[in-house]
Amino acid sequence: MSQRTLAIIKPDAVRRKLIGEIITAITQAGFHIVGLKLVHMTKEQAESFYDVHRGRFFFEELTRFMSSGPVVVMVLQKEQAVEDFRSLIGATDPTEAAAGTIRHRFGTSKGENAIHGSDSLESAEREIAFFFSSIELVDHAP
Ligand code: DAT
Ligand code: MG
Repeated sequence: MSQRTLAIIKPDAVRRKLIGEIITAITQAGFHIVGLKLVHMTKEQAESFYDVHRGRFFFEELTRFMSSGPVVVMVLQKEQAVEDFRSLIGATDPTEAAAGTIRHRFGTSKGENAIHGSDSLESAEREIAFFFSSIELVDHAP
């Protein structure tokens, strides 16, 4: 069944001018972009987005990093989009990510790992609603 997931090209990858290459990898893997925009989150917005990680030792570093510059936020549609996109991005730590995955190709550390992907359908729904209103999402036939 067709699903939607949320992707974020993180500030490290935007700074390193990797937006184009990353979007190419995503679309060539069969994902349809149904929403897309550039956002520079405040620290408070990053904290709210990553609320599930509040209290973890990396929360401060993570939210400072995610609010350090613009990010590209996208809604992607595909059969099994959530699981397939997690496969395409690879493990959290780029050194552990499989060859060819986006994090393996473009990530530089566990924190600065180039890209975010929702980890479940429930997270995807919450994360899409966090960034996009319905008028900002286009229809794509399943
Ligand atoms: P993922 O992004 O693979 O879903 P996560 O949800 O566990 O990973 O963590 C969210 C982000 O937080 C992750 O992309 C990078 C950062 N992070 C996680 N664990 C970390 C750690 N041990 N040190 C530094 N940053 C970390
Ligand atoms: Mg996660």
